[in-house]
Amino acid sequence: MKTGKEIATFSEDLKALALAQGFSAVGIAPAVTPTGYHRLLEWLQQGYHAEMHWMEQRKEARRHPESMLPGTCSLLVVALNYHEGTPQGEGARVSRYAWGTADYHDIVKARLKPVAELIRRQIPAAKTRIVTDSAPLLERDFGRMAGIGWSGKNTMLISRSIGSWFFLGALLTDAELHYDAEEDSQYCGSCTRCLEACPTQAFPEPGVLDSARCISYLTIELRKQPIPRDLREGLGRWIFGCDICQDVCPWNRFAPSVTVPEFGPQDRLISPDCRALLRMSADEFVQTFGDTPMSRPGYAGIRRNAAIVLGNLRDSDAEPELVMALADESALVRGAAAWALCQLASPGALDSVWCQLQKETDIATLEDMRASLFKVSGRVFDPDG
Ligand code: B12
Repeated sequence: MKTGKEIATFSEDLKALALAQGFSAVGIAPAVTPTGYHRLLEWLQQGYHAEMHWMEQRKEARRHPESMLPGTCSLLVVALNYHEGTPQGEGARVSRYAWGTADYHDIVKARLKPVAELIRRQIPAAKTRIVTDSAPLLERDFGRMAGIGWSGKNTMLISRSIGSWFFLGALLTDAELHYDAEEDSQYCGSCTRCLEACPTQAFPEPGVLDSARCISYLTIELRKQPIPRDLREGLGRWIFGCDICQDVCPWNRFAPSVTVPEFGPQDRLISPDCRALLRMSADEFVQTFGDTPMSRPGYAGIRRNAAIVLGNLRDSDAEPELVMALADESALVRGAAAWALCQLASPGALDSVWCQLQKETDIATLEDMRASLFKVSGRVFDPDG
């Protein structure tokens, strides 16, 4: 058994190693029921998890980190910065976290591994487990409890020194460590920029996000359904994820652009070519994006998003690709292409949608196309009439 002083020194060594591994912030929290757990229950109760049913199914597991590692008593929480400057240009936008090909889950885990090894070298019987994102842990709450930052009005964990452009990861262990003071203040003050800037009004109240209205959710997680009609214009140029509530945050004004080399932003990911995406075969999509975060919404999902972005950009040069997409095998893409062509509103574009409407076999898509035509022309289109 180590003395209190030895535990404190050992904890400092672990944190120093984590910083040497390239993490921008680190702190240690006790393994308890997170203080924000009741907020998760309220959030689920309100249905703010939308179609992410796994959040509801695993709510019990989030009650205590024990569910991931029996006997856990400490969590070393890390922040990995991913801020890589500001994108230029007027084309489609991808959220910063997805500009590189490397998977952040792998990077966080690989860089925490030496810290876990140090624990096991010092305490051979100690158990450790590294988690990031996908495990049932309220990571932001543990980040706050480890003193890394506070929970902002945009729900992001925000640090006074590095802003909010970071991923979180945690090393769970049954070794006793020295805990940092939790962040119990909120430094958003009276600022409400994030709440006001959200084009889809996804924050029903400060600190609470309704996923069903969040562009990040709509473009990444809502894979099998159309984007709700009333939110399509709000997507603007976002084809994958969204950074607006962080872009406008004053705490990110001086966010450092120091990241790890593995992130390596790629031009094709910073602003993908939506027209090329619509022309792409499923095989080409896998070859081009298979190893990137952009593969998550899937071939149909990302092309649905691309069509909506082209509609929002009113890109008349994209008319041929959108007309071609009206015959896509995916109803998701057909419906989005019809909507986009109605945004272009040229006689040719509307004519193409009208022709497709008469052939459309998917009832929901047919209704969607009819609504798109009605919106632009005020006329009711009944293919049977
Ligand atoms: C589900 C999920 C999503 C969902 C829902 C997001 C959400 N706000 O809940 C969707 C798909 C929308 C999403 C989007 C994004 N996500 Co996400 N997501 C998650 C995941 C898997 C679970 C989050 C969760 O538990 N939500 C439930 C709610 C209730 O929890 P919470 O928002 O964290 O709320 C806590 C506090 O805000 C506080 N709280 C809640 N209500 C209130 C009210 C008041 C008044 C106060 C003071 C506090 C407070 O208590 C809550 C419980 O602890 C985590 C990984 C993980 N395992 O934790 C990543 C995670 C939160 N996501 C992350 C990222 C990077 C993003 C995006 C930026 C990606 C992008 N650019 O598109 C966006 C940001 C959108 C946003 N503003 O949240 C990072 C966040 C890092 C950070 N600095 O905060 C995480 C931690 C992943 C990681 N390992 O790095 N995400």
